[in-house]
Amino acid sequence: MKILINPIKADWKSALARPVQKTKDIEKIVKPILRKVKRQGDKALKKFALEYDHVAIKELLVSREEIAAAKLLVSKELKSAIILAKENIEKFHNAQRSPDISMETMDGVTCMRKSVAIQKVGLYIPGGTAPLFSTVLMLGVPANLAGCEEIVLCTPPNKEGNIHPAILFTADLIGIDKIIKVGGAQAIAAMTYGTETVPAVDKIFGPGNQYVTAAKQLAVKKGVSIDMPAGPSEVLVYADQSAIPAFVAADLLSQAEHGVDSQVILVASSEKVAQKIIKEVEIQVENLSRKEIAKKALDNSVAFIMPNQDKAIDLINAYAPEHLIICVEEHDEEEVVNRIINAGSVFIGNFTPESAGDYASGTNHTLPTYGYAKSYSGVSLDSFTKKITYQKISAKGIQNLGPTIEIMAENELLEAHKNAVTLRLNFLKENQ
Ligand code: HSO
Ligand code: ZN
Repeated sequence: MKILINPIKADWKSALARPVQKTKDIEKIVKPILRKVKRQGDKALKKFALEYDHVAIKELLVSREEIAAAKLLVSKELKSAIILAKENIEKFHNAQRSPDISMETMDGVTCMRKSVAIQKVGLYIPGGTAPLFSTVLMLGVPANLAGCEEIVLCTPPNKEGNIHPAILFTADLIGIDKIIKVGGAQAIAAMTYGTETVPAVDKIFGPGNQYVTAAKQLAVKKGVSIDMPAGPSEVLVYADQSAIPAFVAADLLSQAEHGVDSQVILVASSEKVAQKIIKEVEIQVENLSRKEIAKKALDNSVAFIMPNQDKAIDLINAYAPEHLIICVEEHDEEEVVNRIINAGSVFIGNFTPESAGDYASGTNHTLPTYGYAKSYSGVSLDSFTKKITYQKISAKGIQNLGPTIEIMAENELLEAHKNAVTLRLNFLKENQ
């Protein structure tokens, strides 16, 4: 871990730089994949499974028998844990419902707004080294609560042609029955264009490698929306002398173990605080099964020594971390938390590990990375709905509002707009 002692503001940008994403090179690989899936449908998906997942897939859609068999393979303890996590995620996301609005802005002019579920959504669950069944909960639960009519889940098969039993158990628990064995850019292509087995969807959610990310970006150009732009996962911990070094170290490592490109940043109030934490990181990393990944991620990570709290907060807001853990003296806590304006999700105090939000506390773990926390929110119930506005204007209402519209339209030189009002006003004059 590189240590930077109170760097001047001009140096923050380079010290906080995220890895550059070579999107152009990746697009060159991804575009032909999209084209093939568009033209050949399922046939292309099976060909890509052979090429990239090294498995011959007969049936892309997971069968009821496969789900039943998977359920037997998940331990009772894990099942109960997934059920408890689901309940918390459901509670918190259910509370996010925004009430429909109906109001008169002026006499006879009624404006309304209603949340309506996005009809068809696609959830992508990556394969790779960790079976992210927690992501099935984070995407599937709000999709369900929102009332999405069709929920499709795509995830790559292993070399035996199977999907991790916990992923199947979780999807089934939520009630997702369209689970398809397809991964990578080809999965995104399938949900964009539709194939014989995979329905085309309106919005695609979920993390993935750079190929998946590039494919999602290309899907946007085809009229499909996506949850958010993605980059490697990241955590920033802000710690003072009240932080327990072993806890902070474990939090930093829980992010570092995600991938070699994970971003791990420590902002410490003093060199002493930082040294204690770094020492703990060095001890704990040796016992991790994913220590090689974590060590590589740590090579790119930085510890800032920032004795001045105002500057520390400025630095955090400048970085806009996906996850922010704040471990400061209790009398400072509220003020620090309230001054954070750029972060995906904030974890407060010594007993709030990021893992809680990753799995089971109730908040969503699909969050903006790469600085997008400056303008994007994490996935929530809202991500699965759109808001439709309505209005109804009575005869009295158009008489009240009409002259305002007429003069505005006239000054924008849009005569037809004005006429649409004038005709009605004249009609009312003649018929009253
Ligand atoms: N920290 C990850 C989510 C995750 N962690 C899933 C464990 N499983 C990105 O926010
Ligand atoms: Zn995580």
